Amino acid sequence: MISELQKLEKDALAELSAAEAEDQFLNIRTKYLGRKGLLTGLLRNIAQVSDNEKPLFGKLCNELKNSLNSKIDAALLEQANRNKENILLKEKIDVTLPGNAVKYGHIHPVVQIRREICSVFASFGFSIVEGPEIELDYYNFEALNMPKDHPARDMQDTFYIEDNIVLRTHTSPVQVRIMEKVRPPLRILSPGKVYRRDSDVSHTPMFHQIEGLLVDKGVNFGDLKGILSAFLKKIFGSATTLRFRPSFFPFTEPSAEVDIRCVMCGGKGCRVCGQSGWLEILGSGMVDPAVFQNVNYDPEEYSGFAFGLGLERIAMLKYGISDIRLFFENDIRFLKQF
Ligand code: 2NL
Repeated sequence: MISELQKLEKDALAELSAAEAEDQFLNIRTKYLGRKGLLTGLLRNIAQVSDNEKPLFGKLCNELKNSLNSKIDAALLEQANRNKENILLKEKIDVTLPGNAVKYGHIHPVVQIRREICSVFASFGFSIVEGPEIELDYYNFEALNMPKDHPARDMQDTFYIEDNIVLRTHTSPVQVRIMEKVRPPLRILSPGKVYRRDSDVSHTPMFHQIEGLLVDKGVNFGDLKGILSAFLKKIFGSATTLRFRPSFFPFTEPSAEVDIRCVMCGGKGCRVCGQSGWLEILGSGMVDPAVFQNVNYDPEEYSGFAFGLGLERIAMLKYGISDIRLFFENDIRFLKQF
């Protein structure tokens, strides 16, 4: 009987070392240690063992049962760990790979400039006002002292919707509408889209403008110079050199264009400034008394100044862009540079 036990142990260990999968280990346990298992069967036949060998036989059977059980447990555990490792190896992530970067959008360069300018004038106490892009001829032209035969009213420059309805060519009509409703003093800034029949490297049929207007008692040209100088130094830097150059607009008298020393060449003359050393930034002037009369402000009591500038033009100068159409093509390779 003892030799049978020894053979059984040898067989079981051989099978165990040959086994690989979980169900094979479980089968071995059933085959030897189950209720109808081989070892269980041997133990059941203990009656055939001589009395003096019984204690030893029983002891050996128990020891074999325990050692087989723990070997099978150990094999199962090892097998489970191997499985887990295989899964981890298969699912390994290479954290050094570049990955799929998220593409961030950002604020369009024209909107960036608009926000900068609005916040400077807000700090000067100006209110930001908006109005319709489809405008009556009266507000776009007539109220602004532009007589019927003025060249700016020519079909070449203006989009006509109907005889007396146009796409606004500037944002001044917003300011006229405010003056009709509000008594001075007044400090307003009107940003927005404007439309002109024009298209080349520096003109698009739609572009963005900001106009400003300040009206009060005793406002003079020195106030215009002070506010516009402070504004341009905030936008282009405190070392900016300015030039006020006489000009003409139907709605201001006197009128002045404001230039800054070329930001590209510092005044030496280059492609950006057309060799002049100066960049034209905005148009301005003291509001013409005729405009005040149209909105029932008494020109003897009140005076004011106004100005206007094109946002795309400022962005082109600031970033050295030579074709205005790039702002509206929305090519991400262009836009992401700003
Ligand atoms: C330019 C010139 C200018 C104004 C706009 C204005 C508005 C009112 C009354 C008087 Cl309500 N003037 N606006 C004045 C001077 C110049 O713009 O070159 N814009 C791009």
